[in-house]
Amino acid sequence: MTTQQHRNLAAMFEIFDVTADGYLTVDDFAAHAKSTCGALRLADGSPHWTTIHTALDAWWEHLRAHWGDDDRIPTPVCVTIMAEELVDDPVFFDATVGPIARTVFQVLDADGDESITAAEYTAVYLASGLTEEIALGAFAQIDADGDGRIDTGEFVAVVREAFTSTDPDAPGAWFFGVRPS
Ligand SMILES: [Ca+2]
Ligand SMILES: [Ca+2]
Repeated sequence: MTTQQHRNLAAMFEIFDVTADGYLTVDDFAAHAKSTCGALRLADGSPHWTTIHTALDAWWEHLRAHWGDDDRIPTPVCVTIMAEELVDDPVFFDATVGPIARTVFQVLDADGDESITAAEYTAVYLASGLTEEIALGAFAQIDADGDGRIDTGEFVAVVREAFTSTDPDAPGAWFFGVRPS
């Protein structure tokens, strides 16, 4: 794991730490689930809402299983656990990041044709308060082959990059709200 990968993970968990006290708790993960659902405008109790909440819960439980019985984990320890134990663990990914990524893809793909157009992409991000310029810039980066559509493969690549990229400008660094520093 490189310094940059560590920095990406650290930036991600800093955002997860909504109480900003240097520790992560189940409440932080619940708050992050809530803000993610808010950004995606998912109705309380809807199937997508449930998937996001279940995945963030599972994420917390995976971290806690590697840490012990404590109700709070220092944020730097979460980074280390992710880097050393979870990033390459398919069981972890299938229970957490995978369902989140599929849900985000389905929400963005408003017409359900298995690809996301710039119009579909910006509709969601403008609704959550980002500017069109930022949304279109992110879209262009994720649309790796530049055909004007984000397909599943491009999306999965971005999600994988969010955890493994050594490039601070990789579009994956933006997933989960992480921006290149
Ligand atoms: Ca579509
Ligand atoms: Ca494309």
